[in-house]
Amino acid sequence: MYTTDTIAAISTPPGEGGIGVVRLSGPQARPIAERLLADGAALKSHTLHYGHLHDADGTLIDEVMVAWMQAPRSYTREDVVEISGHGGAANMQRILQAVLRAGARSAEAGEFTLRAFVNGRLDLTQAEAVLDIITAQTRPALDAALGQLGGRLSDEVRAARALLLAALAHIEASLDFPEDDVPAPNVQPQLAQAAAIVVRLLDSARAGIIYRQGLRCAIVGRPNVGKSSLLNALLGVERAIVTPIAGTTRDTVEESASIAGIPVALIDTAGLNAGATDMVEQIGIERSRRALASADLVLLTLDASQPLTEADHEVIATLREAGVEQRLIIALNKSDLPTQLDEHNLRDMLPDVPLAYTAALTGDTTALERAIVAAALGGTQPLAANAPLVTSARHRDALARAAESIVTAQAAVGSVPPDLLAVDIRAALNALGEITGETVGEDLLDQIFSKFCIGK
Ligand SMILES: Nc1nc2c(ncn2[C@@H]2O[C@H](COP(=O)(O)OP(=O)(O)OP(=O)(O)O)[C@@H](O)[C@H]2O)c(=O)[nH]1
Ligand SMILES: [Mg+2]
Repeated sequence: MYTTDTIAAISTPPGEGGIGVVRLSGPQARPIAERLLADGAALKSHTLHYGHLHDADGTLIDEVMVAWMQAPRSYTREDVVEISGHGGAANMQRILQAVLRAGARSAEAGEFTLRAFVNGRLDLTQAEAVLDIITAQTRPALDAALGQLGGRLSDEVRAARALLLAALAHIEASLDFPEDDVPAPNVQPQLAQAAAIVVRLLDSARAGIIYRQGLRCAIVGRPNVGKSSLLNALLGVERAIVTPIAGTTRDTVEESASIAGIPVALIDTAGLNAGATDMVEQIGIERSRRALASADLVLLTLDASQPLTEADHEVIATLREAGVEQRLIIALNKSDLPTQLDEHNLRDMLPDVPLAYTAALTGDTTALERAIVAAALGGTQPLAANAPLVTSARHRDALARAAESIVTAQAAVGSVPPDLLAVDIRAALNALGEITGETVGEDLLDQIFSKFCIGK
C-alpha cells in the first residue's frame, strides 16, 4: 500500500473556519504549488509564502499562505507543502481539486502518517499516538498520547528487546560450538529483567485503556428513583427531563461526561416497569435492556428514602438474570431525605456490589464518582503524576504474548536444549516488535492506519 507519488488532502476538519489547510506530500508537492501560485516566485523551504492560487485556465482561486518543507525536515520526511486558504468546505474542496488536477493524488486515510512511519520519522507507537492525540477527549488521555509520541513506550519496549537480544546472542554463541561440552549459557538475569519491564507495562494497561477508550455506563432502576436527575448531576447540565411523574423517561438518553478524567458515556434509561402497558413505555424498556447489555458499568439507582419496593426487587432480579452483578454499582439516591431503605437487606441480595449514597437533587455525586473510578480502574490507582504507558488493546495483547513467551523461556532454561529456548525468546522479540513496528505485517499496518482520518 506504500507508494512514493504525491498525495494531497484537506487536513483541517470539515466545516467553517478562519483558515483551512490543504496538505501535499511527495516529489511533486513543490512544483505543483509553484505552478498554482503562478507568480514566478520560487518557494523557500520552511518559509511562509504569501500569494494567490490560480487554476490552470488563470481563474483566481484564493488568497493563500504556502509553506514548503523540504525533505527530510517535514512530517513525512518527503517534500511537504501546506496551503492555508480561507476555511470553508467549498473553498477547501476547490483548492484540493486544483491540486489534484495539477497532478497530485487524493491521500488515503492516515497516509501522511504512514509515510512518516515508513520513512522512519515515527515508530509505530508514535504513529498511533498521533491518532490518539487527535481523538483524546480528556487531559489524562492526551497526556498519555503525548508521552507515547515522545517515545516513552517505545523506549521501554526497546529496552526489553535489547535484553532479549542479548540473551539470544548468548544462546546462539553456544550453539556455534555444539561439540564443546560447555554448559548452556545462563540467560536468567536477562530474561528476568525483560519480564519485569513487560509486566510493569502490562500493569499500566488497564488504567491506560480505560482513560483512552472510556467506558459505557447505563443508569437503570424502577421509575422515579432519580435516574435522569443523576445523569444531569453527573453531567452538570440539565440534559434529561426530570418530573415527579413515574415513567418520565421513555427513550434512552446518551451523553458523554468526564469523571475524574475518564471519558464516560452515560446512558439514562426508561424506568424498568414490569407492569408497563403503554406501547411507548414498553419499547423504551426494551431499549433499557439493550443499554444494560452493552454497558461496561451498570448503575442501579434506588430511592433510599423509601423501603425497597416490589418493583425494585423485580429490577434486581432482572439484573441478576442479565448476569451484570460483576459490573454493578448501586446508587442510593435521595440521601438528602431521611433514609428508609434497609442497607443490610440490600447487601444480602447483592453482596460485594459497591454502594454509594447520592443526592442528585442537590448535586451530591462525589461518592458515586469515586465508586465509578474505582470500578473502572479495578484496584489500579488513578493516575497521579505519570500518565500510563500502555493505552491500547493492541499493545496490551502483544505485551501479554511477549510475557507468556518469556515465562516459558524462563521455565525452560537449563532443562531444554538451547535451540528450543531460542524459539521462545524469538517469539517474545517478535511480539514486542509488533508494538514498535519492527516486526509488523502489512495487514496490521492497513488496519492501524485505516482508523485515521483522511488528511492525517
Ligand atoms: N429529594 C430528592 N429528590 C430527588 C432526588 N433525585 C431525584 N429526585 C426527584 O425524584 C423525582 C423523579 O426524578 P427523575 O430523575 O425524573 O427520576 P427517573 O428515575 O428518571 O424517573 P423515570 O424517568 O420516570 O424512570 C423528581 O421529582 C426529582 O426531583 C434526590 O436526590 N433527592
Ligand atoms: Mg428519567
